[in-house]
Amino acid sequence: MNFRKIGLIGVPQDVGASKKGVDMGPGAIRVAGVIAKLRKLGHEVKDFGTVDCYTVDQFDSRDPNNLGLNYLDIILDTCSLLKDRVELIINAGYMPLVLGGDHSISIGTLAGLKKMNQGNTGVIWIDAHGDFNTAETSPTGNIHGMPLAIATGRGEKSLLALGPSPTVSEKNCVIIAAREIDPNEAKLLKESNVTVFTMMDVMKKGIVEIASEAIKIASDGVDHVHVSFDVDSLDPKEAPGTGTQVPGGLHYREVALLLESISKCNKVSSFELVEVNPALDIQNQTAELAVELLCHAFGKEMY
Ligand code: 6HN
Ligand code: MN
Ligand code: MN
Ligand code: MN
Repeated sequence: MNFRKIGLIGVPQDVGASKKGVDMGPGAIRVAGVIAKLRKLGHEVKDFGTVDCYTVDQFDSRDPNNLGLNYLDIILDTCSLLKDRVELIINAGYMPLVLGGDHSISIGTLAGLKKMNQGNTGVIWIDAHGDFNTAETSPTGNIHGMPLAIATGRGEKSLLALGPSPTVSEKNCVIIAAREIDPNEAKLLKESNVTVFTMMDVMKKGIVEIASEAIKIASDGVDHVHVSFDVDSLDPKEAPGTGTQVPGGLHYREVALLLESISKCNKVSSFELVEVNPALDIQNQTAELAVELLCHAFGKEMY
């Protein structure tokens, strides 16, 4: 792959998951050596710092307005800050690499890509979940279960208003590794133009075929592809440091292959790594694994 100018930013948000610990994700990923390892691959990496975030125990109530959207006001604030920071990174000529934090931060990341998107961005969403809930379909009210719905123009108006809506091209959105989709979320997804590759699809077709189909779908007719990598896509035996574990996930070598294939798609112009929760981890192994895998997305080869 070509050497890149990577603009890294940490977003220690936990309110989208309504659970503490994931706010320590960016720190853990830094401790695992993300900057040094990407530099070793030849990339220029500039650290754009950390977005100010609130944390769950600063609040008495999750949903004071009873909207079925936990910590909505806080998430609006953080995502708006992140959006500005992502715009700044792009204007400075860097490719955004956003470290979470819970997955609700994607709402800010994608809104910040607005120079590139407005129907011109596809998305590869690697996740055990669909993240396609709205307040009406969500069983939890947690906004980290909603960002892909928001990106495609569904859900809470104030969140939609952060970016152009829809922010991405729906038919270019692909989810990989899904295995826990809520019943009404599944209805919404089936009515949409989003492609869902479940773990069953991965088992039937193999990761080589899934990677190639996903890249084709995400990049067809658009100029940009955004990759959102939720570490709960991995099997919890390999990546226990995450808040919403689901058994039967991807193995290290499958994700390495997937991300190596993605690294060869020159339309990939932004990347997120989310949902690392060091409080649930064993000696930072999930962050270490995630950084190792991230390197495959940025040109690392095994030989
Ligand atoms: N994530 N579908 C569940 C919910 O609460 O909406 C879980 C969402 C998990 C979100 O892992 O990014
Ligand atoms: Mn997710
Ligand atoms: Mn463009
Ligand atoms: Mn998930």
